[in-house]
Amino acid sequence: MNSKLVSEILSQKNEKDAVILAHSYQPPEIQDIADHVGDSLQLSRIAASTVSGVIVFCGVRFMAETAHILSPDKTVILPEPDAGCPLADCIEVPALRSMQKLYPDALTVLYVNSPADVKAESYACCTSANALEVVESTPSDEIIFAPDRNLGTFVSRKSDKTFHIWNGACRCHAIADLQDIKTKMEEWPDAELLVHPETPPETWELAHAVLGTGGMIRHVGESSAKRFIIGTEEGMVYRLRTLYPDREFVGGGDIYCVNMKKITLQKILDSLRNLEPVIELDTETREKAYAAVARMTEITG
Ligand code: CIZ
Repeated sequence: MNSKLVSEILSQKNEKDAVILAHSYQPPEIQDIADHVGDSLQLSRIAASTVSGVIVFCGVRFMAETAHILSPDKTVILPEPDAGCPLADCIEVPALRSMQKLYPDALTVLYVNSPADVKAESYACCTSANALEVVESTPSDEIIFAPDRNLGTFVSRKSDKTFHIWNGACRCHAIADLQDIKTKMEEWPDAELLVHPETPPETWELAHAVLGTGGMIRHVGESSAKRFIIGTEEGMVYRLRTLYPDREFVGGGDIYCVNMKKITLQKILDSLRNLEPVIELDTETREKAYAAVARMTEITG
């Protein structure tokens, strides 16, 4: 780790009264300097509750937008403005409206991995952890679920409701390498396989549990297993090794997000020095998106 860069970041952070949040998919050196590491919703909630006026969000755009939606009075900075999310970008407002016209009795449940203006058109947001709970609490037996088709399929199999699922996917989870997972299972026959619901259904069939990142952390804490194969973005392997140094972890499926790795220590330092690039949304979009995020938090607490 570049200790000069790190000490400059820490000094700028104090000077600017900033807090650094890092998603569990961020590279190790960024997880190490962050004040908090977690999933997108957990980090957005921390952003809303912190007394710091400046939030440096090390993740991808939709995550920093969600933090801004929940804490509009704070300055939310995304150190690399091009850190996008192909899953979030695979849905746009006009196309969602067309689908809503096709199914007028359905209510839209939208995975938080989506743009703010699309959240603004939805009934409620959800995460991979609470998607089923949100769907079951939605006052309609017909659901438009977007944008991740694998998560939508996973939830639809557990619900009696009628689903219309958007055909979108996370570019890295959707192409999880099944052969790599099988090889790791042969190499570590005693290990538990944990996979993310954004991976394809064939991987769920092999897994001990299908969980979002927060669920994986809880699962390991409660499991008696000593070794785990982790079927989600590789940054999560470092996160789990940090939290559970007495257990062993290996990535399964070769899942790597280039956008998550666009944030670097140098970019964090530059963004703290200049207090940009700042995430901004127009008030109407932000308030309507807030309603969809707030509905999720009312349902799931
Ligand atoms: O929303 C998040 O944080 C993501 C991308 C994954 C997860 O399962 O937590």
